[in-house]
Amino acid sequence: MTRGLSRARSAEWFRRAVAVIPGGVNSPVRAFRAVGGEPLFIRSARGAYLEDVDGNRFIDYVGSWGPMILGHAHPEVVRAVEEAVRKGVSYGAPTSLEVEMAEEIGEALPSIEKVRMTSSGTEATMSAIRLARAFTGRRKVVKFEGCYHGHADALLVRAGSGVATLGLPDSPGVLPDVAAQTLVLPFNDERALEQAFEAHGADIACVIIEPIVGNMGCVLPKPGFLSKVRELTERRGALLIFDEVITGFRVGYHGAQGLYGIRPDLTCLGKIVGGGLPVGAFGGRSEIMRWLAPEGPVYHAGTLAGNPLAMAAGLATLRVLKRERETLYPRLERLTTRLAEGIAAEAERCGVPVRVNHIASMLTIFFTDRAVTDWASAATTDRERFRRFFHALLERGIYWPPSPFETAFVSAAHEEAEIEATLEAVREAMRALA
Ligand code: KE4
Repeated sequence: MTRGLSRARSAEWFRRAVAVIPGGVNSPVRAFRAVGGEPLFIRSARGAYLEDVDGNRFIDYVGSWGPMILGHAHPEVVRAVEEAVRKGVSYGAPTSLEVEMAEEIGEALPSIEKVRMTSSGTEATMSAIRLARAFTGRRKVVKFEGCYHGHADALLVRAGSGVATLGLPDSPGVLPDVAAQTLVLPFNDERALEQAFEAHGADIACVIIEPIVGNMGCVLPKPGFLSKVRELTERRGALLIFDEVITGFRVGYHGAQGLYGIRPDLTCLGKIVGGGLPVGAFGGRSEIMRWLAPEGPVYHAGTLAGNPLAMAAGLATLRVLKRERETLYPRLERLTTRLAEGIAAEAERCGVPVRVNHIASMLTIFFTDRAVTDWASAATTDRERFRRFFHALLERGIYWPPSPFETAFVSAAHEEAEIEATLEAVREAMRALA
């Protein structure tokens, strides 16, 4: 049953926000533009639940867009941050916490022999591309349509007219000749990648990919696709960059690279490795990483890179994941599968065409009758139906990602009770869509 959310305080905060913050938010997806209506202002969160400024409680499937795999305010993370903050929050000097973080990351992801911390995923991918260009002496970057790697200019590029044609700016302010150095290909399209290498191979510095895509909604690599990307980049002397900002420590303790047995040359991380505080990271083979200043000539820096508070939150998170990995990840998979299959069954019962893509604790509902394997098929989702579905869930206490092209996340704090409550809300929401 819907309960008519009280939104007075959120509305008041949003009115004040839009007066002083562009769009009233510090990141566009939070503004509910894809689903309509005004965003809710969150006061606090604990476990699998959010509470907004009007006192409404929600089962949370955004999880801060990925970091909160343990759920909100996990006691071990809270304690680690409390202890760290009493020692001061930032020194601008090396700390043992950064060494421990680098060791933890390298142990979980053996392809990362050396790693640099940043303060966001954007900085991680931006720096990884600069490093790849310097290391190879080449200029071009290959990315895939529907993959998002943060907002560095080289990556805010949309596809040109053909797979071998140069990219076009995907935002005002990105210069055409910057965009022209980026090729944008269809995800899961081996032939397109071969054509790109045939046309530009000697000048392709790197291929950057979300090995499991979260940013067109959850889209899985077709069997053999990632191996093909690895083989082609290897053979043509381009670096393979796995953007695991979402999938790192999300789809397993060893990330997507562990799941698929692919060893990328560089990996970008973020979200979970910061436990919800501002963190990104990029790392890989020592022979590449030694090109970074001050050891090598490629510049990368950051006032708060490796910040002790962020390291404390990230280390506490990784240590819980490492300690509980044998049971935690299978349980997340079980709960997520129950949810995904339950949603598909409810839609089927109501005659609403959906495809629910899911893996580990990631899932996305596409309102389409086509298999969703790339941006073109993801874009067939019925956005109006998604909008109505989103609000029907919100009214019933379920906080789903406010965009049809994002991934929902199940956390370790979700129990069977939350999944069943969500499916009850889905049942009612689907009936309203039929
Ligand atoms: P940040 O700069 O937002 O920390 O990370 C950029 C980034 C890089 N790579 C991947 C695969 C990512 O998913 C992201 C950021 N993800 C988005 C939404 N999925 C964050 C939400 C937002 O932009 O507010």
